Parts: sequence; structure tokens; C-alpha cells
Amino acid sequence: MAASVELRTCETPGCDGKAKLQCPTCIKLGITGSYFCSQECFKGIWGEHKKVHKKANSSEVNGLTQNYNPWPGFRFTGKLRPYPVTPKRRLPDTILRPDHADHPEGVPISERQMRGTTSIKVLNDEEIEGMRIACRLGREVLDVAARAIGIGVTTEEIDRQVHEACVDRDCYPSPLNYYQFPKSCCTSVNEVICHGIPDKRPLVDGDIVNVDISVYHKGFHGDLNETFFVGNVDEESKKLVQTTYECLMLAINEVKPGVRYREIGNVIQKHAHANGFSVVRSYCGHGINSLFHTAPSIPHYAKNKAIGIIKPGHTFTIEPMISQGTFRDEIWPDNWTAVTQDGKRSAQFEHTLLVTEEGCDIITKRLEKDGQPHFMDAK
Ligand code: EYL
Ligand code: CO
Ligand code: CO
Repeated sequence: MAASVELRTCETPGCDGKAKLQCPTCIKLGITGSYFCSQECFKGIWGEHKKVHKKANSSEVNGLTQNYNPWPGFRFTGKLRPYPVTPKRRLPDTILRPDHADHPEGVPISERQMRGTTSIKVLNDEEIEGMRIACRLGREVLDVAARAIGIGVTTEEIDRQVHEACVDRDCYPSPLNYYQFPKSCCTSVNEVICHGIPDKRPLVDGDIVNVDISVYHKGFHGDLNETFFVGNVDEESKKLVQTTYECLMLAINEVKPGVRYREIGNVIQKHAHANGFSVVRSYCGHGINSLFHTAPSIPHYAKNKAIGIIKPGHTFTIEPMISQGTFRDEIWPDNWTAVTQDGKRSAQFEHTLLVTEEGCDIITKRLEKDGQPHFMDAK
């Protein structure tokens, strides 16, 4: 490397100095050239030079991203790749914001204060009404996302519509800036288990995509998700999505006062395994109210050690992630996207539930078509 540098001259226009250094970012990105005689010449041209990093990294042809690779050398588990992410969206000042929205690291201070507590909040009538409203609005936003999905649509476009639908309903999109998450919903394609970041990737015929919506309205969070088909999906993916939905509904059927939270995972794993699928262990259902994530924590796998007994007035989610191969996950270098370690597909469904005297109300239930999820809609 040093020898070839010696033979070159500085790339600063008008400078004929011997090249003594090469731009380290260019070396990392595999960009050839980029030789300079001194730190001063390098610094002098930096404003202009740094554009080649972006250009080499990614180009746009007819609005489609080409050759984007933010993590050279990273070994992906499957075929999915990241695409550019656009900057955080803003909201009108009139929309009530949760504490994490304005924290520099996106830390939800109010949740942190409750960390380690295992006591589960029993909501009063006023709080229950607040949860019902937030969850109904969250459902409306998910239905907007459902209508947006199609071949060639980017997950960024789905996020844009979700963001606008939140604003239209006086809701803050809870994921936005939560531990600095950059978007207003999570979009998880194929081998992505959860927490996929909406980006410029257009959906492809045969994809499955989960859209996870959480909204904050008048001091309460609602949280739900569904997995959708894009165009024609293979039979094994259809079975995965169908089975995952059945896992959620079988679990919900068990929810009534007196039942232990640890029972929920037994029902889910039994059904997943009976169909040849695995249960993701790293992510759990959770209590939800004026806090986005709080006690109880509800694993979706069998023989878990979840603490607590279901009581009237509890509000929580069940959100099983079911995979075609291994249950094991890993995280992309964006520190969010959770993918399967074998690159096989994973699906998820989520509802927020309110425990009643008799059982529970699915307060994120679809108000059309008898509550059935969108993937079951006739085409
Ligand atoms: C927080 C923080 C790494 C959850 C959901 C927990 C996750 C990974 C650091 C969405 C976004 C749950 O409940 C959720 N979806 O239904 N972040 C979440 N975290 C977290
Ligand atoms: Co969710
Ligand atoms: Co959730």
C-alpha cells in the first residue's frame, strides 16, 4: 500500500505534492484512489471528498437504491439487506408526547423508574376508557398501513402513511425516538423477527411483512401488529403466518382472572411445535398503560418463569414471534433489526388485552370483518 501511494500525487486540485496518505473511509469502503499529500490537503477537500463515500455506497436509478452497503464485511443470515433510512419525522406541537420523545437518548424515564417492579397496575374506569380509545386509534392506524401494502411499495412509504395517520388522530407514534428508534412504526420483512426499521426497500412479490403500530393518545399507549402477504406467497409462509395467528388467538382464549401469566407460553409453544415451527425467546409480551412497556413480562415459550396472576383491570400485550427454523435471533449493526440466525422466515401477531371479570376484551380488535386479520381478506 505504502509503495503505490509513493508513486501518486495529491488529488487536491492545484497540488502536485507526493501522495502520503489515503482516505481511511475509502479504504474501508473499497474505493480506489483518494490519495492526499497531507492532513491539511485532506481536510481542505473533505467537504467535497466525503460525497464520494455516500455515492459509492449508494446510488439512485429511477428512484431505486442500488449497491447500498453500510456495513462492509457484515455476514447476513439471509437474503434481506438494509436500504437507506430517511431522517426522523416531526409532529405538530399540539400532539401530546411521551417522555422518551424528547430525551436525547430516547430513554423513557417513567418506565425506568418502574424497572424491576413486578407489581401489575389495576386500571380504574377512567384509565380503562383511556386505553380503549388509544387502542381503537392504534387499530385504525394499522388498517391504514394494511391498505398501503403492495408489491413495489417501500416500508418507508408505509411508515410515512402511518405517521400521517397518527397525526390525523392526535396520536404520537410510540416507537419514534424510543431508545432513539428512528421511525414511527416497525416493519419486519421475511427473516426479520421484529423491530425492522422502515427504509427505501420496495416490497417484493412473495414477501411477508409485519407492521407493528404503537400510539400514545391522552396519556395511554396502544400496541398491535399483524403480518401481511405481499403478492403471491409460498405455501410454507402461508402456514407460518396462519399458525402464528392461531398461537395468538389460542393464548388469548386462556386469558381470564386467576390464570398465571406463565401459562400463556405453554399454549403458544404447544401449537407452534405441533406445526413444526419454533418460538422466539428473546422478546416478550408486556404490560402497557401510561407506560409503553411495564410489568408483567410475558414470555411466549413453554415452562417460563413469568411472575403474576391475571386480574381484572390489567392491560397487557401478547405478541408471539414464530419461526420456520431456529428460534435463535441476532441483531443487525443498526442495533435494532432482529433476524433469525438461520435466515428462515419469522411471523408475528400482537393484540393489547383488557382483563374483565369473565375473560378479556381484545381492545385492538379489528372493527370490520368480525375481527379477522388482513391476511385472511379475500383478494
Ligand atoms: C424495547 C429496547 C431493544 C418493544 C416493542 C420492548 C427492544 C429492543 C431495546 C417495540 C419496540 C418491546 O412491544 C413492542 N412491540 O410490540 N421496542 C420494544 N422494546 C426494546
Ligand atoms: Co407492538
Ligand atoms: Co408490544
